[in-house]
Formats: sequence, C-alpha cells, structure tokens
Amino acid sequence: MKTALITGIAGQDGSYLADFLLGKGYIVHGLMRWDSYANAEDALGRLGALDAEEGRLTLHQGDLTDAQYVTALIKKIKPDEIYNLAALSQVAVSFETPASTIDINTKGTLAILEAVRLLDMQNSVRIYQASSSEMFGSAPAPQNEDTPMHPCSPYGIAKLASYWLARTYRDSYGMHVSNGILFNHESPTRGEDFVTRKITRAVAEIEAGRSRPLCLGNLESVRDWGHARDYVEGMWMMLQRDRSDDYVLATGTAKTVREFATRAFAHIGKTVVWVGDGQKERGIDHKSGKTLVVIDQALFRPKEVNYLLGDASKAKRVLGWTPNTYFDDLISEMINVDRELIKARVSNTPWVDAAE
Ligand code: NDP
Ligand code: GDR
Repeated sequence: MKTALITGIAGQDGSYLADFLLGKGYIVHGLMRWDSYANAEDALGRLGALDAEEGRLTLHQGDLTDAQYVTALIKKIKPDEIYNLAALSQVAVSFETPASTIDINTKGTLAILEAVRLLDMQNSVRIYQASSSEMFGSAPAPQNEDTPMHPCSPYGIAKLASYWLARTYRDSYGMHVSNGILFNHESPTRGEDFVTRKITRAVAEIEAGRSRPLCLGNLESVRDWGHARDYVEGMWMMLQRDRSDDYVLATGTAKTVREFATRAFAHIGKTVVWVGDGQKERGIDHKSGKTLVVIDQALFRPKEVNYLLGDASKAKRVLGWTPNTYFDDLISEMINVDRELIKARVSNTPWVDAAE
C-alpha cells in the first residue's frame, strides 16, 4: 500500500486527487493551511464526501512556507509520492500580493525539495510539481514542453521558478521530480473567483431569478479548458514512470471567455446577443432584451495572457494520457451542479439578489 502526501488537499485538484488515490488503495496525507478554515468540520468541505472511515485519509494543518514544518511532516509520514499542489493559484490576486505569491509558489516548492534532499530520501520519494500553462505567458500557441516561456504575472514567474527548481533538483541530485504543465482545468468544485465557475454559478442564479447581470473582465482571452478529474489522473501517471520528466496536459481545444459565457447561457435556453464595444459591451438576452452580462474594467489584469492552447501529444505518447471531458460536457456538468446547489439554497423561497 503506497503512501501519498498532497499539499493543497482542500483545493479543487487536491480533493479530486485524494479521491483518485484513495480509490487506488493509497494511504493519503493532506496538508492544508492551519488558518484556512474556522473549524475542522468546514475544513472537510470538499473532502466531506471522501471515505475517511478506514483511517486512510489524514489531514495535517500547517503552512507550506514553513520549511521546518514541511521537513518534519515528510520525515514523519515517509511518503512514496508527494503531490505539491498548494499555491496561491489566482493569477489576478498575484498582481496584488506578489511577495506572498513568491513565498508560497516558489519557496514552498523549495521547502519540499530541500526536505527530501536533507532527509536523504531522494531514492524513495517521487514528487509531482504543479506547474502551469501560465508559465508560457505570451509565447505563441500551441504550447508544448519545448515552447519558450514568457510569463506575464507574478504567479507565472513564481511557477516558472519552481519549474526550474524541480528540474535542477532532478538533474543535480537524481530526484524523481516531474513537472505537470497543466492547462486550465475546471469542475463543479472550482473556486468561484475563477471565470468558469463564476459564469456557471451566475447563469444558474439568473435562471433561478437573479436580476443582477454577470460582471466580467476580458472576454477575448482564449483558454484550453479541461476537467480536473482527467488531469489528476495524469499527475499520478507521471509518477508511475521509472524516469521523471515534464509533461503538458491539455485538451488541445481553445475557446474565448465570451464563447464560454455564450454556451453557458445557451444551456439554460438563453441566446446571448453581444452589443457595443470595449467597456460598453453587453450581453443581451435575445428574447427579452434584458442585460445578462456587463463588463467591468476592474476585472482586467495589468497584463493578460491572451492565448493558451496546449499540445499534450507527449503525455499521450509516453503516458497514454488523454482527456475524457471537453468544453460542452464540462459546462453542462458545472451548470447542472450549480443548479442543484441553488435549488437547495432557495428551496421554496424566491431568489433575492445579494450584494456582490
Ligand atoms: P486551489 O486554489 O483550488 O488549491 C490550492 C490550495 O493550496 C488551496 O486549498 C490553498 O488553501 C492551498 N494553499 C495556499 N497556500 C498555502 C500554504 N502556504 N500552505 C498550505 N496550503 C496552501 O488550486 P487548484 O486545485 O486549482 O490547483 C492546484 C495546483 O495546480 C496549484 O498549485 C495551481 O497553481 C496549479 N495549477 C492549477 C491549474 C488549474 O487550472 N486548476 C492549472 C495549472 C496549475 P487556501 O484555501 O487556504 O488558500
Ligand atoms: P487563469 O484562470 O488566470 O487562466 O488561471 P481565470 O479563470 O482566473 O481566468 C481565465 C481568463 O478569464 C479572464 N476573465 C476573468 N477571470 C476571472 N477570474 N474573473 C473574471 O471576472 C474574468 N473575466 C474575464 C481572465 O482575464 C483570464 O484571461 C487559472 C488558474 O487555475 C491558475 O492557477 C492556473 O495555473 C491557470 O489557470 C492555468
């Protein structure tokens, strides 16, 4: 029975990965920030549905930036596999908090690599580093493992530094460290501050009677959106190889934020007509003429990554990884879950608009 340590276990990917590894019979240890949740019940949040009964899931409260804590934890657990998913993962927020972004997303990775080196565990541990398509930044699409990286945000820069730390520890100390360069992947448990979940939640709320329009930033950004469920399997596949390496995971299809919103509204039977330009652009309900989407300059980033489209042919060739869920099915699943959540929330009372 293998033992895995997942940092960031309470995040979107952490919870999908924990579920996946428990299903494979792993003993799973998860690191979550000590101050993330008011109490242990809330801490279970996304993990609540997992089967912790048999003592195969243990949660540890600590901070990835605390190198001594991380070293002590790894020494105690003696994991076979470490999945480093903990991060400040909101690109827009990284512009506001660049220093803590570097602390968590770069020094946090260093804490793990150094712990494994100092504990002399490099021959017994395999490490997954959550690298990101944001590292490509302004590089031309499609992007693969050989594409030059030109990050456009403190987040992308911090992740690129971690990517190189992982490669350097692999080459210098023979560590089994793999970078998964993952393109955007979403799910019904995606944080509500990411654009996909913000859209699906708002669409479900509008269907339930919300009158306030959905407020978005840059509609022209192009992203390659897949499903987190498929991507965590790819993470695991990387660590099952005898030789560590770096792999892009992506669907190979790209859409704009505008297309995502249009498709999401179509799912509840609304046809969006886009009128006006720039700041004044609006998405109008074709039938009623009601405004469904407005633009807010405050949601634009100081610098944008315009076009991300992944080429995952290496992962397909070497790992045998392919995604199972694409754009329309992803939107459909996310909206259906949001509809259920809203139904449960409003039950028999009519929808009341809350403040943003
Ligand atoms: P989430 O933001 O959902 O999860 C990240 C988790 O890390 C959160 O639970 C967060 O806790 C935790 N965390 C943050 N700082 C610390 C810290 N100092 N110590 C311990 N835990 C911490 O991200 P995802 O699950 O979507 O992504 C997982 C990883 O993959 C991240 O590293 C992300 O950057 C990367 N990635 C994600 C992609 C995606 O499309 N989802 C694509 C490419 C890469 P808290 O709730 O307290 O903030
Ligand atoms: P991203 O995801 O920055 O690609 O990072 P996000 O969903 O935040 O943005 C995608 C694109 O949508 C545009 N956008 C908006 N974004 C948000 N959050 N809110 C809005 O209202 C809005 N309007 C338009 C953005 O400008 C952007 O172009 C995600 C994260 O999971 C990272 O951790 C991960 O590394 C990358 O994906 C790959």
